[in-house]
Amino acid sequence: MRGRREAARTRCLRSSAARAGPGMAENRPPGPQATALVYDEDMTRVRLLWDDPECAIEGPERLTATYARLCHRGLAQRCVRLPAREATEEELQLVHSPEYVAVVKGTQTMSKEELQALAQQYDAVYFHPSTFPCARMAVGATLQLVDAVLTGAVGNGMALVRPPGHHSQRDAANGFCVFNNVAIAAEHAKRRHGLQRILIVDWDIHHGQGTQGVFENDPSVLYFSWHRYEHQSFWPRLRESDYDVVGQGPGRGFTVNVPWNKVGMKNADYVSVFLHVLLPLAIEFDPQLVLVSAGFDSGIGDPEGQMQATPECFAHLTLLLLPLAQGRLCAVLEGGYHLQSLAECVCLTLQTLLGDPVPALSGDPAPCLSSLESIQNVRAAHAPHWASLRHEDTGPVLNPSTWHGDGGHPPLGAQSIGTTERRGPLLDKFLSCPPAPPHTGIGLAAPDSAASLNLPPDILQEEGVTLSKEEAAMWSRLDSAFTQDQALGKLLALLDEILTGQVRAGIAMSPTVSAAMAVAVCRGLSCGVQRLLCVAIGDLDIPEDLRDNGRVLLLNMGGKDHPEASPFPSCICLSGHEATEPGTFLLALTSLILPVAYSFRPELVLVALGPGCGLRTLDMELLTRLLQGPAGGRMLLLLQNSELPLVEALAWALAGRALPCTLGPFPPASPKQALVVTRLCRQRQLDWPMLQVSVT
Ligand code: Q9C
Ligand code: ZN
Repeated sequence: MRGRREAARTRCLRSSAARAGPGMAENRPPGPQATALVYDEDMTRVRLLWDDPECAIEGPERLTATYARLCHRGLAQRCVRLPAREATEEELQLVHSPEYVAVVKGTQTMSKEELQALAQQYDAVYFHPSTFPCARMAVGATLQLVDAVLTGAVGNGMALVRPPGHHSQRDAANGFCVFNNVAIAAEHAKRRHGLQRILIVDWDIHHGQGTQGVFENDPSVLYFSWHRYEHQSFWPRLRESDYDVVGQGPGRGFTVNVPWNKVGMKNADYVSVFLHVLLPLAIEFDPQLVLVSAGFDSGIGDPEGQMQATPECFAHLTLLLLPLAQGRLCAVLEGGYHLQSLAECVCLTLQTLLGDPVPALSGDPAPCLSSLESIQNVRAAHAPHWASLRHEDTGPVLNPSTWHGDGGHPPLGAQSIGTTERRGPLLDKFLSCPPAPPHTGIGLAAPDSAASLNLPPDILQEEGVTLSKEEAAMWSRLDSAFTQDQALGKLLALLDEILTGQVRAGIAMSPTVSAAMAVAVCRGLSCGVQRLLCVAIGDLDIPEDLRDNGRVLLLNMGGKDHPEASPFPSCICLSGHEATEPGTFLLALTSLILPVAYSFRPELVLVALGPGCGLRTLDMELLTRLLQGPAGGRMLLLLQNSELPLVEALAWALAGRALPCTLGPFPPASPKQALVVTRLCRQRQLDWPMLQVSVT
């Protein structure tokens, strides 16, 4: 198939950039599209001077190994480099007491014995004569990043810092942390930039009890943390890390704790918590800035976390956060003690910040019983505080079955996981370099008038192919208008390019979206696609012969009722125009569409947007961004010819550009609509395991 079409095709490259693979892409100039990286070798100076097995894992090679890999992958070179600086004492005092700052300042001239004695006053901390300048620089690097993002000098970025920060408290060092980098940055964003809503996502595997304490009364900072807990038996063994601790006073509801009561949590557990806990709240909160306490001790192989999330999971977590706050996301390194896992996880995070497609998520898409208990519990605890959870009628788990015995994932083979030095074959597999996708280009099959649009530079306009008589006849039963003009030829050409990996994704315009959808599905199947997800928005025909095809999953939102299709597990319909209202749509996106998509693990996602489908442009952009996760970026968008103005917005969304505005506020789904969505999720959760939010 490929050769014949190839010969008939000419391509129009709008720019030579289309030929650049992800590793070769140009360094973007500073500006809201750019990604910043802050790193300074000075932060490698601090190190442990005495024997302490507990602290030995926090060493300078964490930064050097990570930075070396970023350079090796060509990722560091694509970032705007920001200089780090030492934070002022005034800035430190945004969170810390003057007395505590003075104590840390005093360590510069201390002897080894004095340093050791001081460290003993705190839990799991060491000091070094360079601790004060390094910790000040870790704060300063974080502030440099936040300032660059909030002034629009860059769109997002990452700071590689040591020492980490999230355990540090107003008056105390704790858990390798000296000053609370992220908490200070949040206070700085409030005071110096006037921000009113900041989201902190703490995906480090330890509870950032320091950060939680700073903001427990503060409704302007939504603090989310998941952490290894094991029913309070894991460090720091605090009661205040449990799911029912939700903040105090005006801050009630703005602290979100997800305890992991088993080790061995996997990609599906992490993504489920994002979809069913963090995202609904974060979308409702509508932050102006997202700070990530980006610890990678939650990644596979880490000796502290003992979890099993693979590096690409962090690409998905990042992708899921990028629609918030117009993409203003600052990732700040916290923990991460398996050097190769750490370096690889950082690469996948930064790659996603740079706008590269995310690799498909590996592993079984079913969360384990223990993580479902945590999800159920934290949703029940927060239902009183958040409209997006209010319709839930499920309470907390009364008899947690995972207190003893099973409920988690079976552990990796004993040889496979463990210390920084010893690695088994399984871990090697996850940490070996993932091959870069050959092309990241976007294809466009559109009428020639599209040439006047403001499109991303690397877009490739299909010239189409002339169809053979037989081929034209084969499709003509669908829609005569479609087969007469060039649209069909262009659509087929584009789809072939996506399936052969010549472009990653694309947009196809046509006179009739229903016909284009039928063609694309048939063509995809005949080309051997094993799992094709088709998300159809608006009143579109669902081809009858596809309702029971095990290789196609159809999700229809906002169309007519299709009672005849509903018995099929591969046909999910949320009918009526209310389904595309912002509140209902956003609820359905996080609770239904994305969980189904991640459960299905499609090789290709088709998104068909019917004419006047009812979605706001912003919601279409959001859908376009997020549905690139489940299929590793392979997506074909189908649009009606008359919707030409949409092409611009959606092409940029496909190309990885941040959303043009924040998501909210919007009226929540009506109780009736929320019930319809919830009922559908419960009906389908046996087929699609990521839909589950409870153990009952
Ligand atoms: N065996 C960060 O990841 N040791 N800090 C716990 C449990 C302290 C971790 C001992 C771990 C501190 C930033
Ligand atoms: Zn940690």
